[in-house]
Amino acid sequence: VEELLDHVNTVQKRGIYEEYEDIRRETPPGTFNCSLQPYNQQKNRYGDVLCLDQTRVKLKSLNHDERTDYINASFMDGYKQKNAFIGTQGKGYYLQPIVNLCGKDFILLHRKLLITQPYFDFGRKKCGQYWPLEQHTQGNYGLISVRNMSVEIFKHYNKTTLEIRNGETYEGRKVIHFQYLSWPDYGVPSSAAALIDFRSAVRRQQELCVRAVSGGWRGHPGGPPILVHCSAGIGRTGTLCTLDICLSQLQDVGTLNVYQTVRRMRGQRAFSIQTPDQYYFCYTAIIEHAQRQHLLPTNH
Ligand code: PTR
Ligand code: PTR
Repeated sequence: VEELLDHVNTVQKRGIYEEYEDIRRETPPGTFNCSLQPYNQQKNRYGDVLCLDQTRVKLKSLNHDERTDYINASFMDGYKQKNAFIGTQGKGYYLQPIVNLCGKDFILLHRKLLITQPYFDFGRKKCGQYWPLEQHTQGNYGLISVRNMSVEIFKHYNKTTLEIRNGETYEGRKVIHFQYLSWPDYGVPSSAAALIDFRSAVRRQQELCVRAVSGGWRGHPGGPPILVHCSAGIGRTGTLCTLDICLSQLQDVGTLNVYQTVRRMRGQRAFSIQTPDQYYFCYTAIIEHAQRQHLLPTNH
């Protein structure tokens, strides 16, 4: 019986791998012109991880041209929420994402959206340290200073409140930063339950932020975009955003569709979900979650 179960699981796994291969064969529905410009190459952490022109996040630049408004970041829709996330690469060019997303240019562009922005980061490897780890210390990164106001340490993640200030204009932003600690690149998280708890913590934080602003977040009832990054901003970032969308849908209507979610996501942040195992993980994590919530029997 065990062998049979193993076999069934292998067949299902293979089916899901094939489903992922179908997705991977699709041509991205857009262009990468801006990412490919020679003057923008240095801003891509990885030469083969480009971002679609149609959904890229544009910095507000003084001369409005794509030499200065480009960063490797994309708007991504969430469940029933437009631009619920910004998916981006880890620190690299000019300390992305802190400087680019919280620096002067981004503050100008998104000042209405980016006051308390939960955002999270997984795995420090392959991403330079861009905020001070110790409470009440400050790091200076060029014009930008980042102060660690407080840290809470949990088993699988850290939650840090940062104050980011532009040294020229003295504009500041409070950022709630969630860092997931056990997820190697190309890999899958060591525990689905831990990652789902992490997602719940971020969602709770986002709700607090939204509730703190009466009447919704200026036309954004779901709150400002949550910035999600890893190293390239596609593998782990795509996996987490897929889980978030599918779990929200499951909670809302009792069904979900991993395949369509990932296809749509790859139309906004190209190459989202990097390996067949990450794709398969989305399924197993959702099933595990549904079982924990008693939405599914445990003995199937
Ligand atoms: N060199 C290490 C690795 O590739 O695993 C990690 C690393 C890479 C650390 C780059 C810092 C780095 O700096 P930056 O994020 O500023 O490019
Ligand atoms: N193709 C590059 C490489 O394999 O080195 C880029 C790449 C790096 C792609 C990391 C995905 C990566 O994973 P993540 O998006 O989870 O950081």
